[in-house]
Amino acid sequence: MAREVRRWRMRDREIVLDRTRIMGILNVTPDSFVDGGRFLQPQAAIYHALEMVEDGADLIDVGGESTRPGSDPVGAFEEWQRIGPVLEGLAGKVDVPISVDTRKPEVAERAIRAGASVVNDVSGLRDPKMIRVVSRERVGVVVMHMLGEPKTMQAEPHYADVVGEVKAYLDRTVRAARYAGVPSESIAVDPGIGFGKTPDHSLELLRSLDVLVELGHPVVVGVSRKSFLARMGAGETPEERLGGSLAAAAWAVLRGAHVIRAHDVADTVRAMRAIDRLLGRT
Ligand code: HH2
Repeated sequence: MAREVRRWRMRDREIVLDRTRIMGILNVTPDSFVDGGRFLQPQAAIYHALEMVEDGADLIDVGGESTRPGSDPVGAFEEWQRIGPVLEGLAGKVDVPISVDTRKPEVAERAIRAGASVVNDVSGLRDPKMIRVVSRERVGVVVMHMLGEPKTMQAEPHYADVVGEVKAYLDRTVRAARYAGVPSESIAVDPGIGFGKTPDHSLELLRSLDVLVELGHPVVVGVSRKSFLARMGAGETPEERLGGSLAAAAWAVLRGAHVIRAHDVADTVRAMRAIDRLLGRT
């Protein structure tokens, strides 16, 4: 059966999901689990963003707060000090949409003013002010599921039915966003692999990703170098997990994911291009 082509709207542009789209990760933090400390200098961050676009990224996701398990939260001032110069430096330099990876409405608002057209909220729009910002600014949004808070989320997360509960949360949140005026076609969803989930929970979500595709929104998936891959025998350290990341991303696409969030853009673009060809897409 031919799959329906979805579109993801963001401000005055849209991404057509006729093939797998790649969201390149740019963490402007000292402590992110893969690229922490590498892009703290704005020039280094801007250069890396341009490099990812050159490598085929369809969006660049800029974050100023690590949300890896055990991480400490960062204040809005510090978060903006990290990403502000990068977003301002990127304005007009890249022709792909920029997304801002933040849980804070005030940071999202400033980022939008500086040119971001997507808000990637790992807290799944928990702050009602965030819904208002997204609605008012007509930006795209990624609603991600997270159980608890990054600091403690990996301390024995529990679900009776992880797939059903994640789906119900995303469904409820998408409805709330639409009710608040966010256009349906601006909303993407994400199961939040590794966010308040044991490795088995993450595997179950990936196995049943098609259930989340049923929500009717673009599905974003982030598996890049995450620790659940160790459980699959795909590398004990983040440095060892490129092969596992590509395999998991390919699996996610076969199960219906539309956007893959990745650190290794060139490799991910090549791998997803190959999968798209096998699927008979352009
Ligand atoms: N994962 C991370 C951060 N943001 N956003 C979405 N939508 N989906 C994800 O799976 C996701 C995300 C964690 O990865 P990373 O940004 O590399 O690490 P850190 O939080 O340490 O900066």
